Amino acid sequence: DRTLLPYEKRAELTSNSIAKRLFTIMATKKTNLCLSVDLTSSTKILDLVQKVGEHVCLVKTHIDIVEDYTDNFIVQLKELAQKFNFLVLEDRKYADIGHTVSLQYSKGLYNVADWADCVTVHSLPGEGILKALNDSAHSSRGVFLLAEMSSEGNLITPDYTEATVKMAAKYPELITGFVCQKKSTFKDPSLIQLTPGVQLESSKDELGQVYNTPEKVILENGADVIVVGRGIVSAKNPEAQAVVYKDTLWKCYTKRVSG
Ligand code: BMP
Repeated sequence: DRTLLPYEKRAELTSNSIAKRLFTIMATKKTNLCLSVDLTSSTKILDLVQKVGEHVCLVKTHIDIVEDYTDNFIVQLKELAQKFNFLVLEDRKYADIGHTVSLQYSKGLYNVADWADCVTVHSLPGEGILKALNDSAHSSRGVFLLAEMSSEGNLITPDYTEATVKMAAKYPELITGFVCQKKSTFKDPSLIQLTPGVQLESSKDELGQVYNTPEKVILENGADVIVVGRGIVSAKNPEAQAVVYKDTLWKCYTKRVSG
């Protein structure tokens, strides 16, 4: 059972440099919280990250929702990443043919390849998408492959999930882990389960998002890194709420690994 091993042990098993760093950061900072900083103003993003950076292992961006993007925004975000020791995941969910994805990844306004430690990718187009990223990414980069989604009525089937996990096995140096919901989705302890759809206050939103509790996603469903967006971002006091999430999530993890 991959989920019973502590993060520091799993760091020793991985072939992907970002998975190794992420496992190590979690063990060192004692946090498995990923902040999904889904805000559209760069100042607001930087303010929030300044406040909660010390409590997270990973900051997840949707760079294409930022209305005042500049290269300097990235410079400042990366300075905060250095200062607080967290990694940056651009949740781009690439989903096109390999050639197009290699352009989307390393060209254009955002030049994601330049700054994101890892990105999210759909397996839908087939292996070419991973080949493309493998060719354009340098050695300290990672991919989280979407094996399942949190949203109601999504079209991913068990066969699709299984084929996704098989596809990932061909690229051990590139793959950091899976975005998924279930413990049974994969067995390899060197890969990281990134699980979104967690909120303490609510069980769903109006557009199909489904929320689970920290206990459920960590103890039952095998989550390693837990993505929280609006649970923190929309809280009255995001900093205090980030600490609540961090403590609750970490307590579940320690319970899990102590058997
Ligand atoms: P929130 O906690 O506010 O619902 O945000 C969840 C975040 O995780 C969003 O940025 C969304 O794009 C992402 N996400 C998700 O909710 N479900 C998935 O299956 C995959 C995701 O990346």
